[in-house]
Amino acid sequence: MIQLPTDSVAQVTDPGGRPLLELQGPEGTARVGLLGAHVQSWVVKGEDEQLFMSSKASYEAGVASRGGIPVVFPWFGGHSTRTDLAAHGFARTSVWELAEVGPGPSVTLVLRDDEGTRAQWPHSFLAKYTVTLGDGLQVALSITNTGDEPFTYEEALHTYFKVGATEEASVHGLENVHFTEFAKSPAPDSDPTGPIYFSAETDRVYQGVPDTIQLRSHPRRGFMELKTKGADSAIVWNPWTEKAAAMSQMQDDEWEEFICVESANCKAFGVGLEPGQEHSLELTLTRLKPV
Ligand code: TA6
Repeated sequence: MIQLPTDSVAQVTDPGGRPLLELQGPEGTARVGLLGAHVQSWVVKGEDEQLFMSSKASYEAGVASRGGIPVVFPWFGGHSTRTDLAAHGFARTSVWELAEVGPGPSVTLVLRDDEGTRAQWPHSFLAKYTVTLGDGLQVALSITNTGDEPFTYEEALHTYFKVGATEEASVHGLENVHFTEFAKSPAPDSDPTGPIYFSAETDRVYQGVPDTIQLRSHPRRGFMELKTKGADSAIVWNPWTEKAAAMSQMQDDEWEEFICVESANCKAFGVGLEPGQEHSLELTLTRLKPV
């Protein structure tokens, strides 16, 4: 059992009284919920909160709060056959266990299969999630197949980035990368050879992505660099007006305040693991000063 607090990690609570690990570093602070290994906050020293959490987020027991960096595993979106199962898998509504506190500071949380998970997804696994607070913020999801049968899973680090205003934001690095648009009413005139700008509902799954993507918002806020290892997919999502008004845990006008750029392996790019094999998806977020 890890004894808290240490000199850089303490246990606090979220607005619903649920346990959060608070990491204090020389360059900022981060907060991670034991429910879902959910990074709810990352504040960069001298700047403000970098992650969006909805003002209508629910902090009830067992509920995945909208915002931050939800961990999506072992399926992305709706389950392929079971409509009774929650979208984006069970990792974000499971209670993870603190296994390690390390330099950085960093925390490692673990989740293993149990009767409840096997009833949804009949496989044995060990999931490890390490959050490291350094100059930037690094999150790494490692999945090991602890069973005796191969399995394939999907995963995503579903990051909600705070932006000054959605219409002033743009995503760079996915030019000319193949994508599928899942938005019901996307912008009719988007240019796939240029940066992604936002003028309508956007819900794109990119496949075969580079390891570096930049989110630029209002010049005052500078750029956010996303560097990944082990990610073949990326999702770029903003619900825009209509979908935001229909969504749970979302104020009607909050679509203006965030862009999701998600580092993932999903749909045709799911990850196959033989018994004993392990795969890691790593995301490093760095704030770049306005040029
Ligand atoms: O990643 C984009 C997406 O699949 C959107 O289609 C939208 O459903 C979003 O995830 C939010 O999903 P959630 O289950 O968190 O409401």
